Amino acid sequence: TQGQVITCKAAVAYEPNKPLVIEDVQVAPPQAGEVRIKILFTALCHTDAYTWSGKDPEGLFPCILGHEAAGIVESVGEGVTEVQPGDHVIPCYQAECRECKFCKSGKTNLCGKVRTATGAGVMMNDRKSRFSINGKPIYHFMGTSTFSQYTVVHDVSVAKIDPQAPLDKVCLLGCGVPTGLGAVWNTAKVETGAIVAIFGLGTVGLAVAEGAKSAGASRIIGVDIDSKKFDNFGVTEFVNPKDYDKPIQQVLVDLTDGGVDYSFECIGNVSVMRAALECCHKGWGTSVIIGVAASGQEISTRPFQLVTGRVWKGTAFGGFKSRSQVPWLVDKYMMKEIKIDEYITHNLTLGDINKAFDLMHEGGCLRCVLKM
Ligand code: NAD
Ligand code: AHE
Ligand code: ZN
Repeated sequence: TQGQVITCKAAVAYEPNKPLVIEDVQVAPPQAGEVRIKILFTALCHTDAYTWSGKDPEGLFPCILGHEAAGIVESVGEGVTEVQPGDHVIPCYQAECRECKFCKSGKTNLCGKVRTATGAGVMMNDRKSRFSINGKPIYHFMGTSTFSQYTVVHDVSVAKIDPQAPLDKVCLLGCGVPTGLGAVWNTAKVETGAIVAIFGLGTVGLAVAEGAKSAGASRIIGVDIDSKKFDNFGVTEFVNPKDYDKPIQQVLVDLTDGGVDYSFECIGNVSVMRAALECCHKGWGTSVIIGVAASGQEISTRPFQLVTGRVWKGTAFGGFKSRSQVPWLVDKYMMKEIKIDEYITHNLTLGDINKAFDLMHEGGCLRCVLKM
């Protein structure tokens, strides 16, 4: 198949919110600096639903969504040296080129090399898509487009992993689990004894809980409007805002003698982001925004909240350097130092992808993994 167009199945989003359509898609061979990957398993993340909803200013249609997956390299383009056909890999929506201003800064995991192309749904080389249906181009998404049996990504967006690792599990290391763990370990740097509040107990929020537990937090307060109980991720107390008349920030301040040391917003709701900041302790409390909010939404608070020492931060992919650290996270999973299996509540096939999105919006679903 090397050098040839591959025709395979992919789920195409033609229009916002219209059911995805399983189509025969043509996938062009990788050009210089590109890698074609046979995707074996992909999970669904809330961000896929967000872009599909039409609320993402970078959303383009028709496109192939998906960014939490694992697969095997099928072929590589000219000049690609770090992976070869047969390598087991995780596509990384957050690239790491190790050469750009961002990568060299030592201050961020964001990479500038291919971001303009991935935001425009095309490849960097020729600003064109490698996906088409009968000659009509279909946009890429987040530089990954994993809802396809084959995808083409930039070489700076591929993490080569232990070939022994089960791809139906480690696919989750493409987004949600690292985001939550890294928000605690890299962005907030939660210390032993800290009091933590987590708004939104989906996969990202529960991975925050897992990270906070491993960091030695003394209290991990989970806040969700859905009183589902997920044990063993580390949440020590559960608060449902619907059980109270007073604002949730006040509930938390009262519960914690003045506020929490760290809070994490894992929903994408700007009023909850405000509550998450305002439940932080005066003088030092830090709030980390993880959730992705719709186009046009803005955050606000009284500046006095910051003047009096609270800190507002955000994180993308938990601050992890993707190509360098995803393989390390895979190794940690293999050594049973981090969980993955516990986040997988459903397993379906690509053909059932619309059902998988329905499940996401129901309680009781964390991650649904699709076999391609
Ligand atoms: P999810 O839908 O599985 O979880 C969200 C949770 O929030 C649900 O349990 C829901 O019941 C709860 N919730 C909704 N409204 C609430 C409210 N008003 N108060 C309290 N709880 C509420 O989503 P997920 O896949 O865990 O992703 C969470 C968010 O993080 C999404 O916005 C996603 O786009 C974003 N995300 C960001 C990054 C990043 O790098 N910054 C990475 C992954 C996901
Ligand atoms: N296109 C959206 C932004 C979406 C966003 O913030 N994405 C997160 C990852 S979410 C993964 O589930 C991210 O990493 N952002 C950094 C980046 O470079 O995109 C919008 O609203 O414009
Ligand atoms: Zn995601």
